[in-house]
Amino acid sequence: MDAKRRLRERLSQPGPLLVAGAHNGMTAKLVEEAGFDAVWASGFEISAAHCVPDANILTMAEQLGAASWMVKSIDIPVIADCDNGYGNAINVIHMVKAYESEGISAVCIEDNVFPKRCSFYAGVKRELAPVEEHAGKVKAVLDTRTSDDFLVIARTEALIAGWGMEEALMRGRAYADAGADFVLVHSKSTEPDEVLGFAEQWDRDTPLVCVPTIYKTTSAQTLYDGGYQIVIYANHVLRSGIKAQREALATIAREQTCASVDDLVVPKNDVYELIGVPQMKADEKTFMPSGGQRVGAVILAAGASPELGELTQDRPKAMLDVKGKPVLGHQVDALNAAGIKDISVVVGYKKEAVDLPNLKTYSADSSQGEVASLMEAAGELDRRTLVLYGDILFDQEMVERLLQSEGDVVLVVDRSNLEGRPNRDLVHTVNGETGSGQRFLKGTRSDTLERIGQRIEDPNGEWIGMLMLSKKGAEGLRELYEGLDEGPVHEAESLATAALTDLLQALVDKGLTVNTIDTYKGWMEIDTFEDYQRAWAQMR
Ligand code: SPV
Ligand code: MG
Repeated sequence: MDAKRRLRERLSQPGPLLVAGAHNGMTAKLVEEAGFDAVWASGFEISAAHCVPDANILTMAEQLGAASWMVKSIDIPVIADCDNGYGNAINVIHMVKAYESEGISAVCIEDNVFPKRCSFYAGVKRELAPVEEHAGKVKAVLDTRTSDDFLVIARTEALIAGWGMEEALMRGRAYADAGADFVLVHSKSTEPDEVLGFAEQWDRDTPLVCVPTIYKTTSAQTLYDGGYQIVIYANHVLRSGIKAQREALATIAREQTCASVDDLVVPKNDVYELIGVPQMKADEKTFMPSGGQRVGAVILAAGASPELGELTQDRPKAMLDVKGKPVLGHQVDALNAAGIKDISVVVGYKKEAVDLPNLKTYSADSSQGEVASLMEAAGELDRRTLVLYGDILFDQEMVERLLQSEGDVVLVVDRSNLEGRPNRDLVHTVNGETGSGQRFLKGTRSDTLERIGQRIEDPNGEWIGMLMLSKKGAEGLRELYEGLDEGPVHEAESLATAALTDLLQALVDKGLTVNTIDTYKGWMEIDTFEDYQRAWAQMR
């Protein structure tokens, strides 16, 4: 049911309809939270929130802008204070079109001339529009609205202007007879006698509205019993806000610590709740598929490479030039092309030579193992993360296939050649050999890792030094690392010198599933001078 309808329904129930003023989405939310029936988009508050007098200084569009943020922020109806309709009946016609289409439930127009003056400004010049003119505006609302549920409150300022009770009654009757849904009679008397006297003499069926700002001790129930169906607390959100904010600011200015106002501010979480951050999180889950989530990459490039001799005298392997660009530059290009922009590099040996732009760097000790290196960048492991060695060259397509994979830990395994070079990261996987591998990527066989290392039995593939961790996989890896003691890990003598293969084996031993996807070449590792020459020859 829309808010207009709810306002109508609520009005058919007994008891005063309690309304509080607001000036933006947040203050409207607080009004709703406090249990009021509706929000008053107060001209007084909205003007003051812009730090200007309530005197038709803001335009209709500015007032409407504030009111529509209220509509968007809450479920209860918004009753908009539209001053004098921002001009004559022609302005009112456009005003109604604009306010009704923005989801406002009711408008209130007062018989002040344009430009108006707030009812309470003492000693300012005050004129009222001729009664016929204001009745004409009321008729313009009725003629323009597209739904009878869009209500119009006609307000007279006769008592405020000091024009007397008879004038007020005459005006109220004229507006009721013109078809107003409500008549608001405003008073600045400190006693409720004026408004109660008005109600006593009221001889129309049109229900009454009041704003007890000045006769402030009179309860809503008394006003209701006296004939008022709607009671508006027009400006207390703004005024209480100024008081609280002054106190907090004075305290900070004096004490010069944030903690000094701990008791004067709400926790940030309270703000998050009010503005819908939990809903935003839920919507992210529902509407943003995991493939579209941010994926990071961590490149391990801390180690020294004595086997490359002079080539790496002044730089780590990752900075070796291959056809005008360092290996790391080729890696970054392939990652970027696959949509991964958030790239971190763990540097160590000759780290000052790693000077590519847009990379986050972490420092490790070059004598440490890869696991310790990776854990220097542990802060990055809070999302889906691609982890790779800094000395491999690979096709962008390899990254794309990993991005499409679904396991928590997925390794790329080369099945093409097990002969040859020493010190290779060998794997033994199951399922794939029988052709019954679980398929989690269209057209790609996925095996499950059983063994990984340089000295394992019965290898059937080589890990290329690239793996994808889901958010859960990344967390699992971190937790496993934190739970390990200093002692030997798989093929490594200690945790400090452990290779990634050692940690991966520990993961498998713990019962976690590590998947693999296959490649047949499509990558190169630069370990030796011959590798480096081959990279030059083969790099496109
Ligand atoms: C407002 O809140 O802007 C009103 C009520 O019109 S009053 O300020 O009391 O006139
Ligand atoms: Mg006002």
